[in-house]
Amino acid sequence: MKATLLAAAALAALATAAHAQDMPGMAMPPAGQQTPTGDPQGPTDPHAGHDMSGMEGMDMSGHTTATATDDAAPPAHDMAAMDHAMTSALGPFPMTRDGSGTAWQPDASPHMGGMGMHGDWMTMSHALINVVYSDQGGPRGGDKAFLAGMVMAMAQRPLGAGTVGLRAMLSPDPFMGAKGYPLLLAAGESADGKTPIIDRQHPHDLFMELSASYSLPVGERGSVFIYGGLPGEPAFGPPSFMHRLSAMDSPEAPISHHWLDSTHITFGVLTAGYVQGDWKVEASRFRGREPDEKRYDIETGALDSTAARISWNPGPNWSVQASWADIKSPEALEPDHDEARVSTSLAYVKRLDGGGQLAATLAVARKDKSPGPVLWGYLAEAAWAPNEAWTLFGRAEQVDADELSGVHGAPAVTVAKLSVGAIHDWTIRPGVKLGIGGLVSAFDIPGALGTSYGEPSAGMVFVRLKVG
Ligand SMILES: [Cu+2]
Repeated sequence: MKATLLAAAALAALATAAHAQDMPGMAMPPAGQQTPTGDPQGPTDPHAGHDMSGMEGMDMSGHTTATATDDAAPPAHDMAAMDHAMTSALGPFPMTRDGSGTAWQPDASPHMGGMGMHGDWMTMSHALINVVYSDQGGPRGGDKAFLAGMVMAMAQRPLGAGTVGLRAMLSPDPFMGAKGYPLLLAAGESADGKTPIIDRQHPHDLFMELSASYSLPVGERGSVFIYGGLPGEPAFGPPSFMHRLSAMDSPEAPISHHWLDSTHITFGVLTAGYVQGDWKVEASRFRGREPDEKRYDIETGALDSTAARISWNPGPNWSVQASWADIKSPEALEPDHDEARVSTSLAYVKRLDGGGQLAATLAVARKDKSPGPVLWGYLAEAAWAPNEAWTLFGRAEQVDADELSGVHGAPAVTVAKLSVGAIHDWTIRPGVKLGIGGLVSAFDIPGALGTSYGEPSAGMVFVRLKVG
């Protein structure tokens, strides 16, 4: 516990320092540089209009948002700079559409991160650290205090006719130990290369993403891009749970993680994509094997698996995707098994008056093990922040689980879980929030498997630091 707190303090200091550095050179022009009346061309210029809508409700660490969006339109040259800064590194769409990897989320999503301009580079940093105590009941449960979260840095700049993007994402998860934390019904990966992790969530690797991308514009609203990561995220599934607005206020991993988004840390991925307006098609080659139990290293291997995804943002509040992946030998403990996965998801985000928001995700995935059974996973989750202080969140899931008995080849059992919780945040300085939250979980586990679990209840309490 002491080590956990020390590590938390160190990460917090790091994240705060990174954030503070961004402050002086924010992308937004300081209020003093703006012409009070603005550029009369501004509001009627289609690009300016686009910019303003992209910036609407942006949480620029609480600094210049009001000035930029409410008062006057900034001069045209600043708008141009901002236009570039607020546009995704992957194409001519608002940066708020960027989820994890190359995944999309609704355009109406709030901006995450403190931004800065350093010459031609636009940078963004963001950190979310949870100190969690998990208590999972019943004979198969357990309890543990641990650290989870992420520290993320991004940079992008024009290069030639296009845009180059870099992203690094680190996780404090390895500090929790190789066995991860108690989480009933979760399964996947291993702590020692020999025994599967069951009823626990595996820790994520220290390096969750180290990626680079390059995009070239195609016409007014289109682009082609390439993205490479070691590790990175292939074109499969919705944005990973720690990036989903509907999920990120909860410190617990979904039990459907290995259906929907467990490929988010893939040691070796290359993706090529084409964007046209609100549509994107992309395909990846990647290494199918999930990360091994050594959580501090960089792994390598052949890019032996394939994924493809089509995404559509039909309006500012919506994002839809359908994806397919053919994964070679994902589990080290079942090396002879390949998996074909199919997923589709629908995400919704609406900004509410008073600074809050509503976010929801529905997702389904089908996992076809070969040899082995077909396993379905379902997820419905939502987070409602009626104001800037409170967020209420919930998640319902059902999966066909074949790993919970610990017996290789055992028939799948359909299990379900419901979690609801809340967090209260305090803004301790601009761009830095400290929150205290909790959640409770209930389970539906039928048959003999259910007997082995007793009638468990579970919960977590947590303290969260959010920077940017
Ligand atoms: Cu994961």
